Amino acid sequence: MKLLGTNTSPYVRKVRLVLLEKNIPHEYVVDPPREPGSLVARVNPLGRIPALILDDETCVFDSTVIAEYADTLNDHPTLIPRSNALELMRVKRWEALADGIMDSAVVVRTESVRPTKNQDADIIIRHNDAITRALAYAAELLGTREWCEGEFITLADLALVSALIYLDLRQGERDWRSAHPNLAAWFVRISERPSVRASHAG
Ligand SMILES: N[C@@H](CCC(=O)N[C@@H](CS)C(=O)NCC(=O)O)C(=O)O
Repeated sequence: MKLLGTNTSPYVRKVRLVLLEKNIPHEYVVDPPREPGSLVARVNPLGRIPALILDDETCVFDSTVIAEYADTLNDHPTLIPRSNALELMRVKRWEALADGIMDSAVVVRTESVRPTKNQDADIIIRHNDAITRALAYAAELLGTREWCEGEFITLADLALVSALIYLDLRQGERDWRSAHPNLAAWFVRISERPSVRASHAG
């Protein structure tokens, strides 16, 4: 299978981490959606990354569907709980929280690169506030635990680290580490994982 993406997209990083953690053989292809001739424009009707192309050419999108599909391919590790509805909900809620941070950070980024006179300050403030609240919620939920949910790594951890790496990339001025030292300590630990290191290498 082939994963289409870019190295900056947080949604792509999330599914790359899923594939890497589960050791699922795949080819990672850098394919910026707006570049002329991009493959993703032809295979995903939405024209968005990440897109996973299976061996029979089925195109899987979006990142939540790719993560769920990939998680069923083997059990080592199981990243999305399968039998306990509450545990499943909690992991998926973490993913929604992290994806929401990504969504808002992408909106802020898109708005900020417009010429100043065309920027909508209200949109920027509203989405930055949402990120601030989501980070506080994440820090509270995490507390001093080693993993976001349960006793092992799950999709929750992979989604959250992807969102935080994107914040560091696009909002370097946001000092989330000082505001949430527990998140910062968790981030240091998870960043040492070979999957996270590999996702930085491109
Ligand atoms: N909800 C989607 C979001 C995917 C998304 O918005 N990807 C962006 C890149 S970060 C994209 O491909 N945008 C299209 C473009 O840049 O033209 C997911 O989880 O996969």
